[in-house]
Amino acid sequence: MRQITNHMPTAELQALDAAHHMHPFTTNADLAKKGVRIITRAEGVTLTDSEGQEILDGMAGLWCVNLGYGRQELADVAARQMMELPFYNTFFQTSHVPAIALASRIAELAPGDLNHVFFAGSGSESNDTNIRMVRHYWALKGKPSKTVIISRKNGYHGSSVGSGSLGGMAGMHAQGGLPIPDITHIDQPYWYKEGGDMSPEEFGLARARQLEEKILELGVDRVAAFIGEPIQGAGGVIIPPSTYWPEIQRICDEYGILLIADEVITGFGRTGNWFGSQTLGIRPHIMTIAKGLSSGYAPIGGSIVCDEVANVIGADEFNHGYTYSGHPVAAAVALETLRIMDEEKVIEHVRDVAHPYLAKRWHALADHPLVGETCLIGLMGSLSLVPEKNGSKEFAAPEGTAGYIVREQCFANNVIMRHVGDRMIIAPPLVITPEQIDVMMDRATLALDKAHAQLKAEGLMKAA
Ligand code: PXG
Repeated sequence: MRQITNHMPTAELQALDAAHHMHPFTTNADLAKKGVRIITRAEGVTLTDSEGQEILDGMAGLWCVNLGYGRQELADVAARQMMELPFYNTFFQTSHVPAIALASRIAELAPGDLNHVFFAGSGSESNDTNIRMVRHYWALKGKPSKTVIISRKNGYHGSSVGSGSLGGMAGMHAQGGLPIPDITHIDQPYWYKEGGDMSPEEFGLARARQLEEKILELGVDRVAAFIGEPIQGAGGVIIPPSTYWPEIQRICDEYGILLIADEVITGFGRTGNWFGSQTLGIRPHIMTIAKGLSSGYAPIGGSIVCDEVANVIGADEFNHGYTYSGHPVAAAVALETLRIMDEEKVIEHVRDVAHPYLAKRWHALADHPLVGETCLIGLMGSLSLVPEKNGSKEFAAPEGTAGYIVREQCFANNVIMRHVGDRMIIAPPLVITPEQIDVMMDRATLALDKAHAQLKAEGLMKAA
């Protein structure tokens, strides 16, 4: 067998990747022709590729490497745990210290009476747990007809059959028979694009009241729960109007339905608090967590569950679980991640240093001829690309054309920013320093300039 290493020529690695590796959310045939970019190592906020280029990672991997790359402590903890106890299950009346310690620490950090953790290997798995848990909860309460979960269009909750059904991504529902029954979607609180003549506050209330209308339409005896990301991430970093979540909370309280906050992106410091629910004043019964929990160093997720739901579920056998629920190595890495976050005061850094500094530079982009609105909360931000300054918000070209060109220019300029349609999004590691923010923003600004020139040259700066 031939050994494949970092020292092979890029073209050979690309050819092997194209021959054998199927990439998620990718047109693999196109990528094979273009050639994949191969990341060989990383340190701090900087990736290195197989050509030796250094790229500033403005997306923290995939919204997860919150402590940055190259953390010796995390590697050491993983190695130690692998030698001590690499695996044991938590199914059959056994437990282990990493899972016990991590569940206890998460319960301390989580607000209110969110005191119980059901572990999984990812955000998708955790949301699948939530679907089964909230339905089973109502069945145990003698209300088995309460099975419908209300979610939102353009929400993202994962890619498994259950979590992909919770999500409201039309492209995902078009493939593979989603959604499963008894999941229904209301509109998203995206004021900039969908607000029409309403003020943000009016629009926030209107979109939240769709939840009430849906509950009344279905009958409250049919509804189990509402799920939402405090701030939509994959949907384009959409920060809801200030009226939205308080009204959602009122409706969930009034009709007695369970509220699930999907904190997979917003959890663990991203918004300047431990949880996005704290930033936005949400009191959920269940939180979905993953990603930043282990700073992306090991796959782990979970559901943080309130006393009432945990007690009801706990009175019966819950026929659910994953081999890797509470995996000791992943749990140990997560626990160490949380310890480092405390020791280095990472949340204070986000709130007092990185956010204010990035905010100045990010909002300055609002003057760029290609940019409409700019949004930033904590260290998750977005901007909309527009064909006309203070005019039309829609390009004549198919949605995503301009976004893709900006993304390509960012990639070519050694900064990672993602595009969602014609929105650009940014979510750097939480430990990013002001100096690194300057590098990131200088490159991003240059990329916008180049993309603007390219769009003009190609006749694409035209409104719909
Ligand atoms: N909930 C939310 C809010 C997420 O953002 C998941 C659940 C699913 O987690 P797992 O660990 O199963 O992937 C996510 C994941 C993107 C992108 O391009 C976002 C995610 C995953 C992949 C790509 O923005 N979020």
